[in-house]
Amino acid sequence: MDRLVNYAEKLDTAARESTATPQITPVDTAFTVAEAYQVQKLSVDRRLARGERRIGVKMGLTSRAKMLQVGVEEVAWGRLTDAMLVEEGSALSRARYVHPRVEPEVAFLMKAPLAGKVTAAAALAAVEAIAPAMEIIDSRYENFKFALEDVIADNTSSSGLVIGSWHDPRIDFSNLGVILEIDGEVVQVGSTAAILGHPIRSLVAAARLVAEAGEQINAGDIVMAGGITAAPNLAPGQTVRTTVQDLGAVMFQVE
Ligand code: 0L1
Ligand code: MG
Repeated sequence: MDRLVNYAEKLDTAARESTATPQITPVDTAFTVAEAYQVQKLSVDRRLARGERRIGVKMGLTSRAKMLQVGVEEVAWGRLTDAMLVEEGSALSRARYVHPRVEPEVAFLMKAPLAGKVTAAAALAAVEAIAPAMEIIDSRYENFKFALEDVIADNTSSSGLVIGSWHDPRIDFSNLGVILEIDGEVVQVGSTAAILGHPIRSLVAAARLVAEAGEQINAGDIVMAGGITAAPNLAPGQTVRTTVQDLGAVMFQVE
């Protein structure tokens, strides 16, 4: 079997069965970022073939802290499907994941397509609305350990998204305060400025990277802008809430 198809099948199976799989790069030292994006597409295509629907893209490694952690200077992207949506205010099952963590984020809802090299003004003009959001990340690799190529192949750890109320994007969202609470206790504090200095830069990067893969961001798509703070572990019994200044709160429970 083609080695990339084999990796895609392993990662897809690990996600479906909630079991960790070994990293690719320690064994396949020639594995490249370009090949990793091919594996990501092959793996997500398996989900689409099972009936899942593409709903947008996620941006990852968008904060200085994450870039340093993974040792990279470039952001990464992943694909979102409807099966990853977690209803705001609902309970998600910890058993569906390998070792899930949560990231406070903001999400964009697109009203026009976007692709290629675009200005921040053009990106903003394509945005219908902005919302407080959380991403459930869940590396399919053992011990949540990976190199850049591994994590890109693994759909940049994307597993779930929770979206709050949509707001008019004509507010200044460059530096909004963000609080992540678990069981009423503040566990992380940050600012939307942690996303590349301004979240709109994440959308500009998304347009460029998606176009490099021969795709585009579509009207109606959701774009997750990227993590704002470190990502705490999720455990059964938790109530998790993110509050973004001027945008309100978004929450879910873990059972
Ligand atoms: O969304 C993110 O920034 C996470 C990207 C992958 C790195 C990780 O799993 O921590
Ligand atoms: Mg994220």
